[in-house]
Amino acid sequence: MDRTTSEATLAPVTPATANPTPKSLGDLVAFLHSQLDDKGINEMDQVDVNKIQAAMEAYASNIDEWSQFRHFDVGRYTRNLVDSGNGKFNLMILCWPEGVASPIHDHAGSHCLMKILEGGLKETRYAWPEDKGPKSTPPTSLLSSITDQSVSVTEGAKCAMDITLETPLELDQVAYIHDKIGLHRVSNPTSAPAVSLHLYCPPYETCKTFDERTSKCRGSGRAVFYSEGGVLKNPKTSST
Ligand code: 2CO
Ligand code: FE2
Repeated sequence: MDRTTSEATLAPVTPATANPTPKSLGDLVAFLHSQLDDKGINEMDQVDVNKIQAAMEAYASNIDEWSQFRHFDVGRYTRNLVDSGNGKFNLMILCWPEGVASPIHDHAGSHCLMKILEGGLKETRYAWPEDKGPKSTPPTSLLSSITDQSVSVTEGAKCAMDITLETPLELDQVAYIHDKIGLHRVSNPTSAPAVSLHLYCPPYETCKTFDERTSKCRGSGRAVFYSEGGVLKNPKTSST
C-alpha cells in the first residue's frame, strides 16, 4: 500500500469551524452573544440555527449553574429571564409543574430553541389552521399572559387541529421550531417537575394562541416573566 496515501486517508478531519462545546451556562451565553449580537433585526434569517442547536446540546445541564432561575408556581409554567441578549435574543428558563401544558401557540416569527435542563417534556406540533395566517394581531384587550393560559395535559381529548409530530424530549435534548414549521404545545406529562432553557431570537412580547378543538385563534398571550436575573417580579404571589 502507498504509505503516503494511507496516512492522508486516515488523518483525523478537523472542520475549520468545529461546533463549540460550552462547558458551562456562562460559556453558552457568551457563545450566543458571539453569534447574535451583531445581527441586524432583518438578518435573523441568516442565523446559523444548526450551530446554535449543537452548542445548546453540547452544554451538559448542571443545576448549580441555573438554580437561581428555577422558580415554580402552582398550576402554570413560569418564564424566568436569564439574559436579554442586547435586544437580539432572550434566553430564559421555564419551569413546568407536573401535568401542566402551554396553550397551542406561535412564536411571532422568531427562532425558538428549547433544551431540557431537568426532567422531561413533550412537544406536540400542529399545522397552522388554514384560515389563520401568521399576520393578524388580536386587540390588546384580548391579551393575557401565555402562562395563565396553561392547561392540564389531560384536557381536550378530541382535536380539530392537525397534529404533525409528537416528540418526547429528554435531558439535554434540544428542539427547534419556527412559524414556518408550524405551531406547538409543550407539556409536562411526567409525574416530576421539569425545567427547560429557551432561546428566542429575536425576542418577542406577544404570540398567538389557538383552541385545540375549534382551531380558532383565541387571542394573544403576553410573554411575561416571573423572574428576571434571578429576582422575582412579584414576590407576593410567587412561590418557589
Ligand atoms: N413559547 C412558550 C413561551 O415562551 C413556551 S413553549 O416553548 O417554546 O412561553
Ligand atoms: Fe413555544
